[in-house]
Parts: sequence; C-alpha cells; structure tokens
Amino acid sequence: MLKMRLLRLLLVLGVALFCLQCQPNSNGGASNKTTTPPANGPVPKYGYQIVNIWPHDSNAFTQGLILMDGKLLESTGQEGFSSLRRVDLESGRVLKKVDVPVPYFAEGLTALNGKLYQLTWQHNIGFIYDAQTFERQGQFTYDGEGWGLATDGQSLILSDGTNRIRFIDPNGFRVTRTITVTDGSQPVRELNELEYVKGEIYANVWHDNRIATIDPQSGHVKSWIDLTGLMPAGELKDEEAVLNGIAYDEAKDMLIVTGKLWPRVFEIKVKR
Ligand SMILES: [Ca+2]
Repeated sequence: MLKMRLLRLLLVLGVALFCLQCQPNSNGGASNKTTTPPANGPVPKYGYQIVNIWPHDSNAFTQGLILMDGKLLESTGQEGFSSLRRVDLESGRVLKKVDVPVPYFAEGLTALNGKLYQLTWQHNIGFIYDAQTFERQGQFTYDGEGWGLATDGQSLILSDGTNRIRFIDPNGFRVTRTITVTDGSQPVRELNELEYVKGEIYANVWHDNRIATIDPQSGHVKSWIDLTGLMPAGELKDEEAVLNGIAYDEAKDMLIVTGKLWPRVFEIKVKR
C-alpha cells in the first residue's frame, strides 16, 4: 500500500514537472533551454588556413577586388594612380589596365550582367565599363562617399565608410533599402571592401585584421574572420597598407584576400 502511494506521488510529481516545462515563456513560445541560442551572445570568431600564395603588385592600392573567369579584376585608388585592372591570379601579371584620370580616387568594384561598376571615393560618381573590353559605357551618381561595392546578382551593394550598407537598383540607381551593421548592439563603422559570399556580405573594416560576415537582411554581424598574421607587418612599409580586398568564385568555392600595397594575394579557407 505504501509502495502504491509512493508510486502515485512520484507520478503526480512527474506530471507536474512535465507541465512546468511546457509553460510558454515570455515570448509566447515553448521554453527549451537546450536548443534556444543565447540572446545577444558574442558572434563566433573564425581563423583561416592558407591554400595558395601568389604575387601581387605592391604598388596597387587595392580598393576593389573580384574574380571573373578565373582572373582577378581590381580597382586601385589614390589620385593619379587609380585604375581598373585585369590580373592573372597565379603570376600577378597585369593583363589589361585602364587609368582612372585625376582627380578621381577609384574605390569599390563589382560585376553585374556583363558590366563593371567602379566607385570613386569623394566625387559621388561611379563608372560603368564593359566587363570584357573595359570600354567606359557610362556613369552613375550616389550620395556620400564610395568605399566598397558588391552584388547579390540583383542589386549593387555599397558601403560608404559608415556602418550603413545601401542596396542600389542598377537600373536607375535608386536606393532600394539600407541596412545598418551591428555586432550585438555595437555599430560596426568604416566598412570597406565588400564581397557577397554564399548569402552573406563579407566586409573589410578599415585598419582591422578582421572580416565581418554580415546578414544582408538584418545587418547583424554573423561572425568575424580574424586574418591577423596573414601578411607579416614587418614586410609592409606604409601604415595604410591594410587588409582590403575580398574576391569569391562561387563555382570553385575560392576565396581570395589581399591588402593595399600588399606584395601577395592569398587563397584562404575559413577555419570554423
Ligand atoms: Ca570584393
């Protein structure tokens, strides 16, 4: 009899405990401590593994970098030294180059539907080229500064040195939406060269050895890729020779990075 009472008591306690676990939490959902990620937790930090190292023109002040048909396309900055280039990836040889005239300081670069779009830093003007011949086909304007440029296949994605990223319709150059980039609650400013990689925006941050990977809808930083040590600081003579330049070949799943005035480009894999 005592055994039966004890069994009943245990059963009642068990049911009560089960019901407590089923109570909706303050968000109205079922509480489950084992699968709910912590709110506002730190974003993951990843490292890198070098796959290949190739030469890069150490006079190229890299401001835009993409991969197209196995070649690097590069936009270089500084007034009087700005250019658009096609570069052989493995030898670093410049295969084709057009100069961007004074007073323009060339910045971000992307390719969309057979055209290249190149920003300028403070002249509120971008240049449009034929992606094969580099023949200039037109220009467009935007408010504020031009830093990095990328595309998701639909929009031009533009950074301007703040923590804003604008999505621009390439037909008419209207801003269709803007995201603000945050790491937790902190704004991430000075977003520089960009690349769209597997549904995320990868962004260099000026004078930072880390790449931010950004959710293109929310602007939240999803992870940091720390590239510290990739290019030994002792080999770089200019304090502006910072990490800047991300290119991605989707078909080959190849990720290339470099920096301004860096003598090398690196193919890397992200170590998660
Ligand atoms: Ca890029």
